[in-house]
Amino acid sequence: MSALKTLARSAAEATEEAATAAFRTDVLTGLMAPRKALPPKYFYDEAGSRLFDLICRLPEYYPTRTELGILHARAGDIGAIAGAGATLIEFGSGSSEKVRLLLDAMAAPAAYVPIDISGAHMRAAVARLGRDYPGVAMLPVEADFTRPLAVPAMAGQGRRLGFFPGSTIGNFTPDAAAGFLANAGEVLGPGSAFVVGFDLAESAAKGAEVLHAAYNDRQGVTAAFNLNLLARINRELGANFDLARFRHDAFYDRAERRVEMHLESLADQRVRIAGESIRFARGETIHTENSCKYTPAAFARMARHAGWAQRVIWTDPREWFAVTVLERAVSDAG
Ligand code: AVI
Repeated sequence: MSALKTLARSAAEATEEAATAAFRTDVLTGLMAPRKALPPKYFYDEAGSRLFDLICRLPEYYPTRTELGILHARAGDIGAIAGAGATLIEFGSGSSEKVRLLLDAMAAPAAYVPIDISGAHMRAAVARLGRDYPGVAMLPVEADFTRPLAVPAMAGQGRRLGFFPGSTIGNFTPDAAAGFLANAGEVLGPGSAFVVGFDLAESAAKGAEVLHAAYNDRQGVTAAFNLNLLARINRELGANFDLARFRHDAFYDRAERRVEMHLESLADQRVRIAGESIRFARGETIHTENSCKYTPAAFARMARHAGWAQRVIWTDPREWFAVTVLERAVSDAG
């Protein structure tokens, strides 16, 4: 093996070790807290990313296909807002499927910059995309987009268009969502535009049962996705969770306007994780995810506080989901 290859391998191993150390710290901190919780970003290992792709195709999980319908109907408008030679930057790109609608509608897009924590999944998706869009520079960034990050120098002189679909913004607390929008504004820069998809709260047009069904599908895929977090801790941290002794639970909290996901312990039990023994009382839960829902007015207010002007908002005919385009002033002073 060449010295260069050895060096590249040890750098990759060091990165992996650092990621495992951060995972161990986050898991132990979350499970030793008085109210147990785990960060939802850890759902997305290889198995979790595959399960999430299955969720997106479930009959009950309306957000993906509803958002696709809106993007399909409005792609021309988005392409016009982007202008010729734009660079498209996607936060949390996953399978890079929805972005095709935008790339098809944009005039000579210069580059596509997907940012995702799940490197292998992203690289496979980008390889497929690159074959279909040979004229677009593919510049993947393997990173946690909730942290400050550097985006590669952009090809082309066009506008920067951010893309954050799928209501992923709902997985932040409202404060963190505002922080993310402000940070994305720094990454995208003056004069940029930002296409964000978000899920709408319960309303006269959307009953809470729609939200409940979306997170409690009949095939149990969402349950498997939730439980995979424990399987991942077993795999990567050598823990001994017995998955049969935990149960998926998801419900809509009307006052907080969010769907909460939990894993409920079905017994009094102890679990060994990275040298620690952690006690779970019967009925105690690990809070694994919040999926916050917004009214159009609440979202516009949050975006404004984060330094964005709302150019437009579109919903589907049932008014279950929304896609908005935000814009940043051309000069910071503006
Ligand atoms: C990625 N995110 C927007 C999904 C959501 O709806 O909050 C994750 C998910 N959790 C359960 N089902 C889907």
